[in-house]
Amino acid sequence: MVQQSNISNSCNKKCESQFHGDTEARKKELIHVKNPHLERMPCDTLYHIHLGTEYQDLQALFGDIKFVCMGGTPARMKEFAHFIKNEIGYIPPYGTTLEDISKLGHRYSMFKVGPVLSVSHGMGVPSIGILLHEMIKLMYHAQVKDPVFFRIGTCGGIGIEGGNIVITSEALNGYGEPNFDLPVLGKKMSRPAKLDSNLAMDLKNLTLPEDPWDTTIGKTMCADDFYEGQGRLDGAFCEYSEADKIAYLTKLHKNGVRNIEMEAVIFGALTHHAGIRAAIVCVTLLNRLNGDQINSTKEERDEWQARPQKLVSRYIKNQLNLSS
Ligand code: R2B
Ligand code: URA
Repeated sequence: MVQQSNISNSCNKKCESQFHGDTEARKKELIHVKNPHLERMPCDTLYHIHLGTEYQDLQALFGDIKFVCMGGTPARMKEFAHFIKNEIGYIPPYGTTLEDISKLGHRYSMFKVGPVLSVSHGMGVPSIGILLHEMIKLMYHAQVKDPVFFRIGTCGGIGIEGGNIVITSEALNGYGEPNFDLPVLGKKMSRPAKLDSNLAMDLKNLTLPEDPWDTTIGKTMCADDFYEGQGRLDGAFCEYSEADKIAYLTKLHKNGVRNIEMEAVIFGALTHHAGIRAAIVCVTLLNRLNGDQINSTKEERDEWQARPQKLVSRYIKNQLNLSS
């Protein structure tokens, strides 16, 4: 929990790489950014989250981070920051308040609650992709060791009714392939969209018998669109029939897909590439086999959206050795 003023005034040091003096052994413990250019850069501006090595001592400010929790909207991630603050009993340093660290970037919201960062990622692969590059670099510059990344979000269930949790075992792109593909220098670059299976199981096992939801581990289809890209019939345009849609969703279900959302492939691919343990924990807003429109009430959705937060909070508390 850092005040904006602390962040922007905290360091006037010259731009210089923090790693030039490090041993090879020490470097191995840190985040793998896998970019030889970074080490040679005199300073690095994390433009979209309004942080940078030139003006801030990122290690002093973020070196204690253990968990990075991402979710779609600024409001939800602010709410999560308050929730996790109470859950872990974090007492902010005297005189500081819960501030949006990235407010002046005008793109994402970020809140620091002791060892937890709560960050909004917007909608879709390009939005979360930019954030992931900058969050992974933030972990690198801050010399954070072995952080765990979570996406806590919403999705459409396939064969799963609204209000239940799906934890992603593997993310598939819109062609049903377990990869994140990106044109780079005019050629297709492909990376596997893998998530940590042990982490997924640990999270599922934190579901209690009295919880009003079921938790399922299954594949996630990541679409680049909410409407046609997810086989909906209620977009502005549609050139397939209801039978085509049901045949497609049924085929996905047979292939082990249990939900559809819009960020999983890049989240899996970039965290896996960086060697970061990561999990995607989403609540279903509807069963897509029964319809397309999200008709639940706001109260119902608010309660449902708190469910992935509760599961992730239980995990964080266990890791911090705090009783549930
Ligand atoms: C889930 O919900 C959003 C679309 O409504 C999108 O960000 C996603 O993955
Ligand atoms: N988010 C999605 O991307 N799809 C849904 O159906 C619901 C939430």
